[in-house]
Amino acid sequence: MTEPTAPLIITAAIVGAETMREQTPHVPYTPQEIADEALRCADAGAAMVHIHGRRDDGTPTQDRETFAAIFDAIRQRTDILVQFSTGGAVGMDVEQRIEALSLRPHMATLTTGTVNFGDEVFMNSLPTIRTIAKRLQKFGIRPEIEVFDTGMIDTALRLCDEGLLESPLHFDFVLGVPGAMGASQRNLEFLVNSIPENCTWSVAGMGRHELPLARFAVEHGGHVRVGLEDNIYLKKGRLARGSFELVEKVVEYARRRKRPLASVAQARELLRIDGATETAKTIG
Ligand code: KMH
Ligand code: ZN
Repeated sequence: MTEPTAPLIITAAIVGAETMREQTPHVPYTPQEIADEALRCADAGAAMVHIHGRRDDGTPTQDRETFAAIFDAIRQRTDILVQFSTGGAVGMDVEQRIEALSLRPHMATLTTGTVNFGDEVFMNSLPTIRTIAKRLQKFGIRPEIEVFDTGMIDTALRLCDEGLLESPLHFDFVLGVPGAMGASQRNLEFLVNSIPENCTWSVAGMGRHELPLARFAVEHGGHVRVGLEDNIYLKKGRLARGSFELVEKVVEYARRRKRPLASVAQARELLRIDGATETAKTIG
């Protein structure tokens, strides 16, 4: 585990595939809106944004063109790290989910198992996981392993043995999705104690669990993901005016604990982002 004094990486999950304008007017849809929100999050203290694609009416899409427009718009405004989702929305096939990876984002997610997702199923068979891992390797993109349940850690480590993932891994524990692992502190501690010592981790708590688990991570050497993808409220009954307000809350926790925030350069180093790119260069 990282020392609790290590710089804190805040990732802002600003779009998602499920949060709609009907729930909150503050979720961005267009590349311009997404880039504006990315800048607000960067200014608030986030080092990375986690991105999904949307059509103008909010329908989720993983198409390359949409991601290219988003990636360009963000890069024109800020040097924040950009992490693409390879999960997309439930029901998308694997090729749809990963077609934008040729744009070579700094990082991309990889969920290492199938999980109930509300009333639906987020499908990630071993062949699907291997296909995504190979594509990440091909483009030298550093994965963030999304863990919705314990067995997903074991699968990620198995992929390291198969040579499809490179140790040490960076894990993101996604807790509180209905049908998946619950968002308790006990579960988070168990997961943190289940990964190899040299790995890094962050937590993404769903709904009202987002900020309490974020605070735990700040205090225990983890990193944090917050944003409207996972939670739309700043506190009970008060919508966050954007993911940036949730980032600000985490910055407040970090200040209280005297934990420095990771700059983009520090986040790159802690997450070994350039290392992954170097490996790809030597392979390719
Ligand atoms: N939208 C979920 C079905 C990811 O971004 O990698 C999957 C998801 C995970 O959000
Ligand atoms: Zn996502």
